[in-house]
Amino acid sequence: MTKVADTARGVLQGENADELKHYYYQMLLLRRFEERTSEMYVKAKIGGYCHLNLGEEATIVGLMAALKPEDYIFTNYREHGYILARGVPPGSIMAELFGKEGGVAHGRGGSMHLFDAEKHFMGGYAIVGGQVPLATGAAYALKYQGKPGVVVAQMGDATTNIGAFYESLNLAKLWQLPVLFFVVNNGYGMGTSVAMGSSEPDLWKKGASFRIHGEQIDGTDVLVVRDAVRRLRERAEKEGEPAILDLISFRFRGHSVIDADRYRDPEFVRKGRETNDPLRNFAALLHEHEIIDDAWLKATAERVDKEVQEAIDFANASPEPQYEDLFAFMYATQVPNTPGPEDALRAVKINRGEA
Ligand SMILES: Cc1ncc(C[n+]2csc(CCOP(=O)(O)OP(=O)(O)O)c2C)c(N)n1
Repeated sequence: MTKVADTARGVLQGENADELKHYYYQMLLLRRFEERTSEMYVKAKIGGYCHLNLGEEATIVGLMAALKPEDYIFTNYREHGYILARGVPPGSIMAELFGKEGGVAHGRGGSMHLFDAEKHFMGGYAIVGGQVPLATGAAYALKYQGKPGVVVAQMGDATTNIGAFYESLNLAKLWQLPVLFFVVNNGYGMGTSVAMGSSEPDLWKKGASFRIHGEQIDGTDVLVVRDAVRRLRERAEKEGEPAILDLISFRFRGHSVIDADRYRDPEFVRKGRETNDPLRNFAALLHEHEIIDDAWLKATAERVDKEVQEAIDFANASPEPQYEDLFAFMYATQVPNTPGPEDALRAVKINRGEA
């Protein structure tokens, strides 16, 4: 087990400038998408729960830069950025948040249940820890079927206190499964800090009794994240060695869009945003190496703003799901007693007290 504390990256030797610029663009896309999502929530375009990735952009873009198309991703409910960075069009993601038919799950899932089978994005899960055994099972399936690729089980820090996490660690190592436990350690599970909720605050050590390798890295540095995932992904695929990656990051806002964040000192939050901003830090690095200039930053911001506005326009224009489709998409395959459109309309009438 090693603790990788190297966050300083003075040089960008061997890096491809276009790739670096693309990482910045992707992180900005996530940032603006989430900021506008928050705005749409306040405008009541989005209902239900809604959790943002603000401050966690480097963990997401770094992860996606290291993954291959054959890999699978399971996440918690804080997943808008993951499916975006995996290459799903922003419009169909925003439409899903709006509960519209043009959404990735036809508006049936919403913010916490984004899904895209083609991109191997196996969904956001609302039950804390729910995704972890599923991801482990998917890794078992890959191994059993002799298929290439690895599975990522993304989760928050507090999820490492859930029983299902330990059951998954046990089987992952016992059966040598190609799975990466990707812990976005933003320091809080809702309003409870890691120190208050976990008897072992070094989350990367939690695999020790299962003989699972763990590392802690700077989750605000997109290149550190990418390189760590590349390395651990390779081990998982070639040697069947699971690993825990503990990514230290900073949650810019409250737990969800409706959380006023009263349990964190405003000064702590202000300082945290200032020093741990993955975009600001990465832009400064690229500037310093003369890879970007102010004109490029301005043009990229305009491009991103336009793309996010187009996503909102797409979501607004997308039709509402129809009542008779209430039971559509319930089963992957037809079952004899699948309710049809008439059952759906009857259910709607009963609900309205009309039948
Ligand atoms: C089994 C279960 N218990 C409690 C909750 C309520 N809940 C929702 S999110 C959350 C905190 C999880 O924090 P963490 O794993 O750190 O993820 P983050 O929100 O920081 O991404 C809790 C307790 C839940 N959804 N499921």
